[in-house]
Amino acid sequence: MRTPRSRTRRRVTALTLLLTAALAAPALPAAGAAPDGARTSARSEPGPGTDHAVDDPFTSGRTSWFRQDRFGMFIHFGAYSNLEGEYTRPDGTVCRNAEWIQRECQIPKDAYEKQAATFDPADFDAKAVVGAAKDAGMKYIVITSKHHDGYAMWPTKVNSWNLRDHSAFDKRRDILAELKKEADDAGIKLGFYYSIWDWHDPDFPDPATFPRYEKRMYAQLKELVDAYDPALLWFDGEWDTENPHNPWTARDGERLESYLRDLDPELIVNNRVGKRRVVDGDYGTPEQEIPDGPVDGQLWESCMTLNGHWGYARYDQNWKSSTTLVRNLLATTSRSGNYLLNVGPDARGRIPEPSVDRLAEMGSWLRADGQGEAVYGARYGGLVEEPSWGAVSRKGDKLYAAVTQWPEPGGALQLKARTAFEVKSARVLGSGQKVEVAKTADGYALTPSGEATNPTGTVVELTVDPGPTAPEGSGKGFRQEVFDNAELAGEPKVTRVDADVNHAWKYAGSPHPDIASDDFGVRWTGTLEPRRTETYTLATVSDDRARVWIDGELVIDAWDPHGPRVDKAQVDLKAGTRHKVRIDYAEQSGEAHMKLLWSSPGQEQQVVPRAQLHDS
Ligand code: FHN
Repeated sequence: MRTPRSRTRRRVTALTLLLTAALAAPALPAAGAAPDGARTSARSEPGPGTDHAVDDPFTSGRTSWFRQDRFGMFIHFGAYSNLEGEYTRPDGTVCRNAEWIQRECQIPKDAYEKQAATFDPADFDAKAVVGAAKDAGMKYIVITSKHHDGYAMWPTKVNSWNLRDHSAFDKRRDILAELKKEADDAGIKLGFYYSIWDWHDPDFPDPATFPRYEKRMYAQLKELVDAYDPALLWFDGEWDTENPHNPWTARDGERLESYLRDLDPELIVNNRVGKRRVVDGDYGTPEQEIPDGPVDGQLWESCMTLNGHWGYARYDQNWKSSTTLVRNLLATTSRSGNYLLNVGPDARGRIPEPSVDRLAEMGSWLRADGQGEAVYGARYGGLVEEPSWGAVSRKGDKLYAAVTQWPEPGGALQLKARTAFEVKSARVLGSGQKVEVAKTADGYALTPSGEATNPTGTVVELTVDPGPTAPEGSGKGFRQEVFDNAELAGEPKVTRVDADVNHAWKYAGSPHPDIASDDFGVRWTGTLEPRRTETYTLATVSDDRARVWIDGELVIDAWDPHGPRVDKAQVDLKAGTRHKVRIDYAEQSGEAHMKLLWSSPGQEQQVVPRAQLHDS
């Protein structure tokens, strides 16, 4: 497992940014760009023995704030905001769009640059923005530092297409620095959205010149990390597309992610750093939708607009209600996801009042009667099926049933159990009413004695005994045999104990420096010691091939060559028992990934930890 270079997080001022950037922009680490910028296949990259997996995002200290905070503010703000969603063409026709307005309205480059030169967000008030986030109960902010139009919202030294050098804005100001200060003062994390796809940089579309753009992109990202110390980078614009052509590849994503991990080992990165797959970055990014349950193999965050646009559009008054927004937040939390809710400031930098009002209403709900307990630090209910009348999240020995359809007087809320557990007590947050708890054939019936406390959602807090969980094991890991062929034939070249099956060898890496990056195999054997007696879901994240046997039975057969993919099996495991395990893995060519995760009604999803793996 690669140990990232330790790095004291430096809080540097914009001055350092200016000095740092005044020096030559840093070369691409392990750069592959040929001197003339032409793209080469033989890039000098990390080689055999490299493993890009740095930790388990489901349990690492690095991602704990992200898994705790649950609720963030997205801000789409850029040169496009100056048009406020509308462009009148020279022929008098009006075209409408928000952050895609340059392309969707075919605004000529010089016309777009000319309008950007009048951009003056003088009323951008970082204190008010952070205040609105705080009032909403949001715990982190992600602001567009550069969207597809390539316009940088900070005083980058990489080019002059930015808010400092190409606008009517006060040249003494730096809105990202202002936001960083206010966010730090308010205890809110700050992250940056950064679009890989760049409509403005002339070197972007052509694969032959793309390395020159890539070098500038790395330099800008280093500026952002060095000058503002972001907690998170939210990449976008990674997809295959034309107009303009996007040369970005999964392999480019591998290298960028590796660079960023070295730049700041604490950084959280989304899966659009690569190709929006389960093996890219730390978390998945469903957009304008909420997955119907926990996502296999990756953390996740759903991003959504408050109306119908990301960037400001003056005519779009189609605002979601705060009830809908709170219920979206409850749904994401109850499925172990985060909710990133967007605001689009106008040309002057002001967040629209209807946005501010709805955010404040969300915050009121979260603060009322401790209802926020159902969100912050909470996760997938697990012990019960998701009910039709609301959402159930879990935090330790508490289940929070957020009821959006309160039963008729005397009616009961049915909960279907996924495992044996006890309800020790129940109470309605914000009410002294009694809640009768009755066991049913398949779970529990909760019968409240009074009214709902809140039409948006009323939270019933259950104190539960989740049933016996054995102490942590004393395992050191599975026995691992590494073969120099994908058939796992002959004698293993390497035999050792592997702490956990959590590997991202990607394109250039392999399990050992003596093993080539392609055409290798791995076999793990030993015993698996569950801590609960339950039906577990085992999941592999593999590329190219994988098979898993438990107690001699083949439970996952993913031996068909495939790209990064999740395969799952339900297996009954008994606490304290050491279940025999064999895992075969083969890498033929291209990317190589292999992780083994588990979850159960009482065990949240994680890479199977070392303590539960034995080498015999
Ligand atoms: O094209 C962008 C879009 O403008 C917006 O930024 C969203 C927000 O996640 N992302 C892309 C569309 O998936």
